[in-house]
Amino acid sequence: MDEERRLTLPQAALTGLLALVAALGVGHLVAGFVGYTASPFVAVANFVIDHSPHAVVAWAERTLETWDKPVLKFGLAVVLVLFALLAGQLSRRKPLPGQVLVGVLGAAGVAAVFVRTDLGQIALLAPVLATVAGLVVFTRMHSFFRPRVFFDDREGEGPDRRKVLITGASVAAGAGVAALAGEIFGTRKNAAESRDAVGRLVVTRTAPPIPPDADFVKFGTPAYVTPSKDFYRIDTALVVPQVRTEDWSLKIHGMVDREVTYTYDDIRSRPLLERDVTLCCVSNEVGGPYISNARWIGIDLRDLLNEAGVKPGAEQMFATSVDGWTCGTPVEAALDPGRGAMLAIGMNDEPLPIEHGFPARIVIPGLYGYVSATKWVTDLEITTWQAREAYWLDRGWGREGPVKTQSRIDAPGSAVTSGKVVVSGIAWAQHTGVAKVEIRVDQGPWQETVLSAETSKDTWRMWWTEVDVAPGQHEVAVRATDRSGYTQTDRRVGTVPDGATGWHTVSVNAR
Ligand SMILES: Nc1nc2c(c(=O)[nH]1)N[C@H]1C(S)=C(S)[C@@H](COP(=O)(O)O)O[C@H]1N2
Ligand SMILES: [Mo]
Repeated sequence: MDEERRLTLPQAALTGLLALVAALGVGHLVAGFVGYTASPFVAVANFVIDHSPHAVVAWAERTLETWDKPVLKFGLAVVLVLFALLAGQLSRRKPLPGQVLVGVLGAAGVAAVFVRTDLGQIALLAPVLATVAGLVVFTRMHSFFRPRVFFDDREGEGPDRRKVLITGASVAAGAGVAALAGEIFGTRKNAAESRDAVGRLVVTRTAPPIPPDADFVKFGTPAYVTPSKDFYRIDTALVVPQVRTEDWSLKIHGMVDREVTYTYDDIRSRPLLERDVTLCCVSNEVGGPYISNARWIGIDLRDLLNEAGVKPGAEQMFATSVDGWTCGTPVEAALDPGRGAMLAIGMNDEPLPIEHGFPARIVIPGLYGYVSATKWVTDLEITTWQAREAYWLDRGWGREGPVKTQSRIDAPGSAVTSGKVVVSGIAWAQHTGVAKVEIRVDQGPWQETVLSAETSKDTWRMWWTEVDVAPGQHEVAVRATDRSGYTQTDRRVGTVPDGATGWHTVSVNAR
């Protein structure tokens, strides 16, 4: 008789799944009001990102491109479904094991929201109410399915199909409507309109015009200025932060004479300047794609820091973005008049694209993005290295992140016709400048290449040359020498902790 008081497999599965959708639906609905990233689903996915190594985040962005985040969400959904099925199976007899599992999952959601720095305590309501919804639905469905041996004379018959269908469908539909409502409320604050409203940014000090020979696109190099849509993107944000100009402000505090706060209009109404700066990610492997160049529009960051008055003894500019990501930069790099650190509000003649930090970000020539380029920046704390540890530093990356002198081969591809072959690519040594680029075929002599016009020591340079290749397999290697006289080492080191080194080498098959 005890055997008959068990849920069938499909009943158990349905119980678990309905509890899951109810929890996610309610969580998403509440998150629509208390903060989108508080949705337990979003929070757990973000938690996964925050606990993935930088290289994995970068790898996912490259390999999966814009699909990296959908793939993560899908993977998480699969895991949750498996948990829901497990909860059902564990509870075929008594509801308690499944309830415990639902509770544990709920606790994971609560923890994921708790550790977020962009949310207040009220946001905990989302995962808490989600857990409650999950437990209620789980318990109700369980008792609904479980045959009532003692009080029901239709012993062993189970609930009728119609009732099951109606109950299941209404829970699922209710959850769907709740999730949709949460999505609508949670994303109603869209930054796109705000960005459109910014209009044209009037630049007082424009960057010098770009000479025609600043790139060798015709020989296979990238364009000197990377179109914003092609600019590489690296961040930990699962949902791109939506910050409207009217909601944005930048506070400078900590070891300063006076705390200052700037609004968007404060920044935009200053005389704006324009600077070409090449940005590069520390996770860029030798030959990798995480490097791009843009014309940034903004102001000198040091002007703002001087208005606040940086106190002696300050070491670190600790920047926080609206989504809680943090970044530590040496104060002297931010203050150095010769370096040209910017608070940027524009990129390539337009307000910053939302995924590149709208309304405002930091850009500092010569330092890798993870120690310099905070997007959606809202807070600058002037402090010591001791007092604060930034996001990636906390995860094993170096404190100082000067960009290493590097070069890359972009053309030709892996197959060519023997004879004269054009070889081209890029080289960079931000804030030092590229002096020379050489290539070598197999173990032959290094030969100097033609460099593109130098517009600034803070941007990449293109190079090209022509070599004679005999039929067969060849190895082409490149190395750059910067203006300090340093020639790239052939020693191959990985990206951790402070950037890869080694010569980019490609295999070419000449027919
Ligand atoms: N808020 C925020 N800013 C960030 C990051 C991030 O994860 N969150 N990533 C940094 C890293 S590692 C790099 S390389 C640059 C990349 O800037 P981009 O996406 O505009 O190319 O942004 C930096 N700024
Ligand atoms: Mo990066």
